[in-house]
Amino acid sequence: MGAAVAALMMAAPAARAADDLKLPRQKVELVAPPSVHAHEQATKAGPKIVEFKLTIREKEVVIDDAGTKFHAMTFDGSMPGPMMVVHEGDYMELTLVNPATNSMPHNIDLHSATGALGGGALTHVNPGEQVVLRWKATRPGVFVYHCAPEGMIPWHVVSGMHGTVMVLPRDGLKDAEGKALRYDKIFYIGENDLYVPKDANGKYKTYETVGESYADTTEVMRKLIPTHVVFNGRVGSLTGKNAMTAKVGETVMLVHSQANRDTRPHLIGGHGDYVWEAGKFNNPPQKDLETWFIRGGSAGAALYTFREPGIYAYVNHNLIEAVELGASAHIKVEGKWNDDLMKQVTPPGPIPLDKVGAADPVAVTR
Ligand SMILES: [Cu+2]
Repeated sequence: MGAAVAALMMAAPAARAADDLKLPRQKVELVAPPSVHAHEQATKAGPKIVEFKLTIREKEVVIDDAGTKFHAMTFDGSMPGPMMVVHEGDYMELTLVNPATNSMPHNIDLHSATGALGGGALTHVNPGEQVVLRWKATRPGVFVYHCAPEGMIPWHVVSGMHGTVMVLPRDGLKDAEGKALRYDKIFYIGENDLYVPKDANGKYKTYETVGESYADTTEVMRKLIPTHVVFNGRVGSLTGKNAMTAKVGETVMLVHSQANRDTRPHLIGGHGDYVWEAGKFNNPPQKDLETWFIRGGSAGAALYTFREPGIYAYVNHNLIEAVELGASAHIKVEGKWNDDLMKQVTPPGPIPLDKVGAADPVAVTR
């Protein structure tokens, strides 16, 4: 009884503190990537408190077409966790839930937040606990968030515990000349390097619990050679029938994060019309990029207006990582083909007989 009262008294100031700001509140339901919850790109309204809830889920997942099993640790059940969008000057109020069915302590370090290890020092929750953290979004951009429990930081991050916050300028995105930029669609791609231990025969090992995989996984991690490099949790999560979709003429925002390791997104057959490579909107976007660089521990954003229909591959342009390890996605674009931008003048066919040898350098020098 005495302890309960003491706990109540300790909780009381915190409960009051949550109401110290006389600001309107908005509750946001998060959605799994590559989707992003509905949001305004610019707002005339004043700052508000935006409420989010992330539930930590430890779960076994399949990470490739061979059926390789992996004990993932996740925010809200997806790898990466959901993107959370606010505007500069808003307050983000995050409820972080660690259900009693989990086995590990967790927390959250938000790169967009200021102080206390990005919130990591104030959000440590054991199984069966939850915590509420409020922070002010003072810098516009896309920022990684990730779990950072003492002694286990890299393991939790590469096990799936990362995501992105997007802080939009209140008056929206702009190019270097101050012209407004908008998107018709937004996709969030979270890249994840995975380190799955193998047995003596080279087969991937499975474990009863996430805790049992720790020692072997750490050994693989220390060699810095991932067994898989995937977008959104598994090989093929965004290809084929899972492809993202767009239409010719639509402007698509692609947000790409990597919480642990460098990567280099490239849209095959397209470009980055405007790219915030380091992901921070107070810096003017670069134009017309072919490939952009995302530093490990950061997120970047690119805008592209599709000009031709077809299946576009969106890859990590370390092509070994894209093709052999899994870092590939598809964007299926519908619309009318523009012959001016590209036309197959003559389809592939036999080399005409009278021209045989014409392209041969030996024949030219004779
Ligand atoms: Cu964790």
